[in-house]
Amino acid sequence: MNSYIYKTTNTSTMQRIHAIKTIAKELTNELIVCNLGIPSRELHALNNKNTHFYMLGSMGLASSIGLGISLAQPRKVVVIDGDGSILMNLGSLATIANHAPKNYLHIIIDNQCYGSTGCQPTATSKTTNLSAIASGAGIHNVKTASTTEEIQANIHNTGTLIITTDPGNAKTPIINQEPTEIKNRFMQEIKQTTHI
Ligand SMILES: Cc1ncc(C[n+]2csc(CCOP(=O)(O)OP(=O)(O)O)c2C)c(N)n1
Ligand SMILES: [Mg+2]
Repeated sequence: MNSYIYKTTNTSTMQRIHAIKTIAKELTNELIVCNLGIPSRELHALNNKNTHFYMLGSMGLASSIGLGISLAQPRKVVVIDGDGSILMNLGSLATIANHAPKNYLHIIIDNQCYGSTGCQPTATSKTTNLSAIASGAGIHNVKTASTTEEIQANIHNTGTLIITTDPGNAKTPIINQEPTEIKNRFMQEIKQTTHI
């Protein structure tokens, strides 16, 4: 784990980076597809590995890309998604439920806002319940967490894990690797270990 010391922009207990830190500590060999924007910067700053794919630009597609990877090879895939992003691609939940991959965990960090672009509130800040939507889509195992212990207890499952956090971005640098480099090393990692 990188010893990068992060500072958060407010003083609340559990912000996105605290959730990501716990996730990164718990996961060892799993393939991670991470939501674009600050979540990817936070994961990269904490721990940058060949098993990580940092999304760029395509808001809402981390869950779909992760699903495709999980269906194409046997290693476990963990997607770190955001509330705003999954709200743009809710159909993905139905597709995931219908494939029901045994090697796929979809984490949604719900900070109730589009955190990476200034924390404009999302629908989950009002009435929308992502847990109910995921269950309604037919996901077999939908869990929620709001503490480190609850994340640890559910991170090795499959299905959907919704982590509620407070808003707030850690001060992390821009990812200093070319997108093609990140893509190529991720593909190489999968090829080396799964012989596809
Ligand atoms: C289609 C599209 N619209 C808007 C953006 C700009 N954008 C990048 S990240 C982001 C917010 C993402 O919010 P969320 O998924 O909740 O993640 P958070 O930053 O809160 O962790 C937005 C609006 C984009 N990349 N693509
Ligand atoms: Mg958000």
